[in-house]
Amino acid sequence: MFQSFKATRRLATGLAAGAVALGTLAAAPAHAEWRGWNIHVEDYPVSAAMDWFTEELAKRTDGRLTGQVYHGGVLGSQPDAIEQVRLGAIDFAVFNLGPMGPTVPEANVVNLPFIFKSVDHMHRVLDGKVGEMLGAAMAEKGLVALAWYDSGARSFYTVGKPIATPDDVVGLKIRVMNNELFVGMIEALGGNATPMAFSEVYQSLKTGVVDGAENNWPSYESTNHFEVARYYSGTEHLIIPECFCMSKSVWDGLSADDQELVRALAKESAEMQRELWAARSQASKAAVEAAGITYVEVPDKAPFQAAMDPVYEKAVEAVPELAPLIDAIKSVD
Ligand code: GTR
Repeated sequence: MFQSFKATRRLATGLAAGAVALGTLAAAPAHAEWRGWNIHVEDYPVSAAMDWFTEELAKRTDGRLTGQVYHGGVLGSQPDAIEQVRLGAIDFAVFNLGPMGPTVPEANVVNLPFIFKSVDHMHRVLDGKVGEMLGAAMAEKGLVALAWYDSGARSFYTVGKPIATPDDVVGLKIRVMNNELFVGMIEALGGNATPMAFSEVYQSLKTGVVDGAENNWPSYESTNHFEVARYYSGTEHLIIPECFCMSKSVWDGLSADDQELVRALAKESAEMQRELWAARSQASKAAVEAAGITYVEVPDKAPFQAAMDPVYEKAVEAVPELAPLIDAIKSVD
């Protein structure tokens, strides 16, 4: 279906170009196909929702606006892609807010460990005032936040031994996403953090560059990290949303009607993504368990939570704007 859609679009674009050359159409505004950045493999909830967005966009505008999503991070690492979208070199993307902190300091509020009570709480918060405030901070940096995708909860996984208490992290080298806040999070547990691109984690786990990493079930499964890190410990220490972002320079060039359409499609794609996400999380967990990993439940998260006080203090000290945002999150039931 994906293939035939692309073929149809190429044909439509070719016909339109021919018609313009013959002078049979009023001059259409120049339009290059939008390029979308995505870090995940093609068969992933984020990927399916982004593909749906580009298909609908072309359909609903009769091919006037078209896009192509480049999956698997082929357009670069996430920190690089954030810069590219800000510059308008990449038109849109779905970014995890983890590596967004260095660019948009306010985004770090969602990167604080245990800030959300649950994934549902995160959605209630992001779909309300805090989401708007974060969107405003991102827009100042050239990124228009159109909708929030789900990325579940992140837990630790390790090669040599499971993690059940903070003491188990002492001395371990743990890969984190690119953000000093996560370095502080691992240090607060007594481990050594290694910030690293997503694409390098498999090899690093395999060769012992790191002893472990942390992620949600679908990423643990789709990257095959579970093949080398056989202990998954349900710490659920981070619940970080993902953002469907458009480059502000591209967005500002759209008519009000097109902006409305693009925003509506992005929001609809997020609804689809959240449903796909829920199903995939269960399927991924079942798949890696069937493949023989050891799942260590961590029913008592309090010791991990207690260790995070210095992380909060340091974050607020560095970015005082985080204090009212933390209060705003806590005021949402
Ligand atoms: C995934 C997330 C990606 C990326 C990755 C990572 O869960 O969807 O955008 O941030 O984690 O750990 O780098």
